[in-house]
Amino acid sequence: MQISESGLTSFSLIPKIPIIHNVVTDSAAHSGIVKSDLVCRPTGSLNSTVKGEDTWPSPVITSVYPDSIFVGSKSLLLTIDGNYFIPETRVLWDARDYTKKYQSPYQITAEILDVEIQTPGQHYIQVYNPSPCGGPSNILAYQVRDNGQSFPLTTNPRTMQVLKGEIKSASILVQNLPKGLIRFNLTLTKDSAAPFQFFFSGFPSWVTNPLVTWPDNDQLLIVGEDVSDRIGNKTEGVLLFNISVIGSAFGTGYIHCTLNEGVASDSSRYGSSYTALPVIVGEIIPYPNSAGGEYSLPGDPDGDGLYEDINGNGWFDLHDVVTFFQSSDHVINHEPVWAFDFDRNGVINLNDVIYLFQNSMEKK
Ligand SMILES: [Ca+2]
Ligand SMILES: [Ca+2]
Ligand SMILES: [Ca+2]
Repeated sequence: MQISESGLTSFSLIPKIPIIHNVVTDSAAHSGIVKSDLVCRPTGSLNSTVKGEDTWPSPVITSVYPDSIFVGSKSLLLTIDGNYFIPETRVLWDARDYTKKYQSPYQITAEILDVEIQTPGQHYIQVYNPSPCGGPSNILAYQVRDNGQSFPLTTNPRTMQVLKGEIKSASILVQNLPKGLIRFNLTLTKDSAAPFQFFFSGFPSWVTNPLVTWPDNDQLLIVGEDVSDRIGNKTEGVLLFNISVIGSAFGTGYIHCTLNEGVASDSSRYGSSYTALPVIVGEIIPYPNSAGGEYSLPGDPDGDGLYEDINGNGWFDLHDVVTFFQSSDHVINHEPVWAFDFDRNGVINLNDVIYLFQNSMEKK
């Protein structure tokens, strides 16, 4: 992760994090260790042991209770289970801070406002440890469940990972149309500081009388109809339209998708609906070399989105495997995980080295 001068990661929606205190243990304080000298061992590191209480790596979410809630419920007290929580850990719901109480390194609670659960849709939970060692956790999708009358929006993928300068597409879907659909009208909004741009990239063939307008730079209004009743009353996912996203800077932001109007085939109206698409923008930087300098920019010789040419010399061989093995902390702290997650399990660890090694053997 990249630490800015202020000590926070460049997570544009993160609210101000309180200054750390009480975290350095007595032994650390007595030995005169200042916080910035402490060794951070983020999760997934090859040297994954977290030594002592004077380290506070990025936290990890493993589960949340309750794991979903029905739309319109009164208040929502979430219990988040995971690891590496500290008293200063913050709990974010769609990047809004609803931290309630630190319970232990393995548990923290959040109280979500009623207004957040009045429309069905998907939301995002992330926890955050302050600097110098902290940072954001993994993102957990949280469902405010449909009561059967609404218009449950989702996105595919659920979370978007894109490199700076790279373009990727995403789909907006509605999960259930028990009464069919005559017309839909949606607004997509991104925060003005979000580290990406997005644009409309196409309707499926059933959409008639399509209309796409940009009320302003950060907002897209999309209207479509199903005049010839091509989609009927589908109860599985229906593609509404596609968008494309281009990463412009390192960081994370959201595209908010709100239903303005959804009219059923019998002219009744679907309830309001909302979903958010988190977009994580990563930037690949050169690996350090043993002479204290750095290699060329890593490359992806076969164009599959995984950057096997670690030393950036134009081809992939055993030297890349060795450099990758020696640079685990660099990968975890500075590179976008998904570009080097060779076994595609979401974390960087020794198994990725093994995958890369086996890959290099097959190439021979
Ligand atoms: Ca590749
Ligand atoms: Ca190479
Ligand atoms: Ca992996």
